[in-house]
Amino acid sequence: MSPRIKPVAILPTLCTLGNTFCGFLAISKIADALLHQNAEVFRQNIVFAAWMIVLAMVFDALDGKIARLTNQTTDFGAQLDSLTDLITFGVAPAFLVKVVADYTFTTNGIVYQDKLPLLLTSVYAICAALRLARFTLETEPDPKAHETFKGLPSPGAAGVIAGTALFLFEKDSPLASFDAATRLTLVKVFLGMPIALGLLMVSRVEYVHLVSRWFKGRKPFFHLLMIVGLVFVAATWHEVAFFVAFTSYAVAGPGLALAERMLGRKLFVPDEDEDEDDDEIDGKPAQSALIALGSNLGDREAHLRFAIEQLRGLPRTRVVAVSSFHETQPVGGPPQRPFLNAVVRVATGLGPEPLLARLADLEKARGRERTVRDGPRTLDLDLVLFGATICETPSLTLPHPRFRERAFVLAPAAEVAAEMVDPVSGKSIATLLAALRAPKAP
Ligand code: PH2
Ligand code: MG
Ligand code: MG
Repeated sequence: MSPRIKPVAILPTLCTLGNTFCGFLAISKIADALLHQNAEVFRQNIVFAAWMIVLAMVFDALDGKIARLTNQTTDFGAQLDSLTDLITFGVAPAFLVKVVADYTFTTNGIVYQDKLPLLLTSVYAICAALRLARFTLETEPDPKAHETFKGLPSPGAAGVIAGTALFLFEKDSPLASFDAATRLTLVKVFLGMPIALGLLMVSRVEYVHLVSRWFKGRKPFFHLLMIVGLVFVAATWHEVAFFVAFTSYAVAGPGLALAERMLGRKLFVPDEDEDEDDDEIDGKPAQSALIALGSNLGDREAHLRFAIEQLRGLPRTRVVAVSSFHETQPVGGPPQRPFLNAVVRVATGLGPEPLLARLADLEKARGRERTVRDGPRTLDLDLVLFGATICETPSLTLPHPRFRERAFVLAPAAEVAAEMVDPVSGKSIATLLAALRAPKAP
């Protein structure tokens, strides 16, 4: 094997390196802040560093997005992103708080509390490292993994610190005019933030994936107006806006969890996905696939429910929609009991062959025996469509060769994927079903 790495994706990589540079620049400016022991120079450098952390967040949001749009997600990119995030969202914010605390304590004549700021801020840096490593590795098959994070994301935590720094040090901030004693108290509060944020990062508290929620897919025009409005507000009152926005986000996670526990029910339910075209699992592009379920032996409903439950647990696969159960008369084969049929739509990062192998495992788990062709079966799982894939191998034909004539497939399929197109005929599921139901020409 060649030891050389594969070609890199230029644009996303440049974005990530932009993030790396912002992180380093932030750290440099924080160090510069101490250079002259001058309050104004200090203030300017801290503000600059906070802005660099904010800019790094923009790069961070862009690199992943560009990589996915251009289909260039790579392991190299994921590693680079994670290493960079440790600098910009792990080390730089911790260093910023430490320097601000040390500087403020010293200039207020407080006996230099050497160990405390170091201790509190290093917890933040360590938690960020743990959070980033866990995020890169975590592959548990959580069906809504792309909708929520477990633990506060590191850019969110860094945003709280950068936002608070701007709130404390921007010229036009309402806090700028406070007297020295009050500012000292505020800085003490600031020093408490890293440890809280660090613990939130490594916690299992659920956070909504705001970026994907707001920017994904097609949205009403009003939605665009709202984003533009928010950006305008944030730009105009940035001294307060970043602080309020990021702190609310950080507090919303445990706040929601607490409220849900007290009320005993879920308050936040992730959206069904509206736009499946740019779907992804664990940040990698995924395909829409349709799986037809059939059963006419034993407890038919139990067999179908079992299959759906198991599909939810498949790795790198999310069940997007499940049709209702259709009682259908057997088509072909020997005389046999009526079937219960359904169709499940999934988004999956698995290939068609591995997915098919999983389906065969599930059939076997329900004691499927292949004796008579088209004979009665406990559980039949057929791969009907796999994105726009057309293939013909001894083990798999895609699309399923007979699904266009089968109402027991098309009717439930139309409930979950009416718009999905058969790549062979170029017709949608809805059209194929209508054609099947239309009276035949003489
Ligand atoms: N499956 C078959 C043959 N015939 N008829 C109905 N109604 N439902 C089925 O799932 C079915 C069938 C072969 O897979
Ligand atoms: Mg089959
Ligand atoms: Mg079948």
